[in-house]
Amino acid sequence: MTYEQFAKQIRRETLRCMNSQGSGHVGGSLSIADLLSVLYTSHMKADPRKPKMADRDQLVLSKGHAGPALYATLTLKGFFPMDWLNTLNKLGTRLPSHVNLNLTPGVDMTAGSLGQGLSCACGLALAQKAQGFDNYVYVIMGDGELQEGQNWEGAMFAGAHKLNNVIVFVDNNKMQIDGMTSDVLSVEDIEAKFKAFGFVTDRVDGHDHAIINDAIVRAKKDTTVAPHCIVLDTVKGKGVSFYENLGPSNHSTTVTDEQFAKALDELK
Ligand SMILES: Cc1ncc(C[n+]2csc(CCOP(=O)(O)OP(=O)(O)O)c2C)c(N)n1
Ligand SMILES: [Mg+2]
Repeated sequence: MTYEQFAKQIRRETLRCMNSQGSGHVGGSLSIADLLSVLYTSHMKADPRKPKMADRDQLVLSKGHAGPALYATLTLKGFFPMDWLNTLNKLGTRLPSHVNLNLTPGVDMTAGSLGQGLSCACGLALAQKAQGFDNYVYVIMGDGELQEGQNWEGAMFAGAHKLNNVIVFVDNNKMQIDGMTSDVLSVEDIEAKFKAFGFVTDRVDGHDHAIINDAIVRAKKDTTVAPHCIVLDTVKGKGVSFYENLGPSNHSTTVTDEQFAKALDELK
């Protein structure tokens, strides 16, 4: 299966999951579908039959509100049955809207309170090194999320401890809950900020699969003993025209039966 086909499947299943409750964090879930397609096709060392395998790669979805995009990816990879997607946020569910490592096979860190993921990833990365594993800890952060101060404590720690097994992705869709990130509180220059804390950085089109893959391959091949940050320029709501056109109000919005059917038409 191509990256393109898998990304479309991820978008379809993400919206199916949200359609089960009638709404969800649509914009920021669709904007990471292409990254998830590349990561889970070519990079994540993870086994759906052994989701807690000690020497696996780990993914910290720090922007934990995009849980449905990760659930779509994980179920398509065989981590749990597809019909779990219909239980988003329902009483007793294994799929809460914000990711929880104790509930969902394949979810490596609990998140939802923004700003904490990189700190958690530092702990995971140190532990992996202590055990002699040569795997990676990937972190997906939002651009608005970068306004949280704890990110920069995490970045300082990762840089100081030269955690070269950490690769941070910033889903730079330029929007947050209340509007454009540049209007609320600008987070640029993102690369310069991470560089200042000792990261090696890169910035690429977050919807071009080959380019995303190249950036990850470059980060892994790089011999600098340092954590890496790849800023992905993305579009919030990417892949479904009427969600893209909503602008910042696509952050959390409806996925009615009618909208879902229209989206499926666009995602053929
Ligand atoms: C500490 C904290 N403050 C506020 C929120 C509420 N909240 C959820 S998503 C969001 C916007 C985040 O914007 P961004 O990181 O750019 O996410 P994306 O655009 O990828 O959805 C906010 C403020 C939260 N989850 N955690
Ligand atoms: Mg954003």
